[in-house]
Amino acid sequence: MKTLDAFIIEKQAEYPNAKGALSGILSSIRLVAKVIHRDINRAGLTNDILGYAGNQNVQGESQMKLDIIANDTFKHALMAREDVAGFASEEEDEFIIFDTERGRNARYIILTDPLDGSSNIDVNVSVGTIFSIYRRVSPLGSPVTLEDFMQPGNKQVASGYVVYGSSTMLVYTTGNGVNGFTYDPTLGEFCLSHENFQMPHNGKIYSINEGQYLKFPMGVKKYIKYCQEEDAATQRPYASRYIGSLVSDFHRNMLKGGIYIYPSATTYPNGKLRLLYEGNPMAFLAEQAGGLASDGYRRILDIQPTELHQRVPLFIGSKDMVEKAQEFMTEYK
Ligand code: AHM
Ligand code: MG
Repeated sequence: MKTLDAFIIEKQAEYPNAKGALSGILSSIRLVAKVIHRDINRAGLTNDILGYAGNQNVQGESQMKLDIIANDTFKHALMAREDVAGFASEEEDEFIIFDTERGRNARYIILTDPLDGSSNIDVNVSVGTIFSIYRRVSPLGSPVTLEDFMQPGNKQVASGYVVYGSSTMLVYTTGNGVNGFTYDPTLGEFCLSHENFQMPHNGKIYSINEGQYLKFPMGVKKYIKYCQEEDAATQRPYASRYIGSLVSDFHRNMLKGGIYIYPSATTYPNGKLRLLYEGNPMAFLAEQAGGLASDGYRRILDIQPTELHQRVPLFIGSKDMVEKAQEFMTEYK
């Protein structure tokens, strides 16, 4: 059995010049995951955790109490270690500068969706935490700037998620494959359970909120019909599976093979998901596991961000399935 800590130390040893900052950040995230795991597991027992907080985030979405708890947990864990120069979150209006001596000299920034799929919390369905790590581009010794956060996803140093499912798992990549660690609550440790895992190139699952069908672009409508048609050679019709929690839907598709789509719609011209907190980190993981992520036409990781809370249509999962969906998008423009 190998713990996440042992794994991180082992990986750091492969880079003799590494100063340990990235390892420190991953350790903070491990702690965040444990705290959120604990809070989620006792959510039904106290009124302080479940339900709406009564306010909205910058994107006009109602915040759940646990959205705020998870966000604060993340922010304070990073602040305490001072390995990070700045932090941006789906739940914060603006990016946050860690303006201490150590913070100004830290080389990394973090972006997060601290509690993805939070509308599922009240009904005891899986949710997740997503994170994305970049090297800053502004000079060391100064406060971070917007430019540090506006980097395309192909510049990510690491990304990952925690899925609070039937068991809690932390899955991450530093650009060298994807590894997954299952939490053993009796030990309080994440243990390596999925070493260097690869997504099947093809699958039999499609995940999309089909209730919005009439609002989707023609390419998506045609692709959904393709998934539903009978064809023995390609094992269609595919199964439709949609939890409504990106992390959980992605995690299942990564293990079994499948595609997750959150397209644009007449009511969501750029989709619902955020490029920096959801699209990029999941795209990095997908590609590292042999899958693909696209906005229907181009690689997610190559999109130059223009806004912190920018949205993006997302087609992500098994390579052959994403390519097929892209063919439909191009054909029925
Ligand atoms: P959130 O970050 O506010 O929780 O929103 C993102 C979530 C995804 O996890 C999920 O796939 C999607 O929203 C579900 O949206 P919908 O209910 O429109 O299908
Ligand atoms: Mg989210």
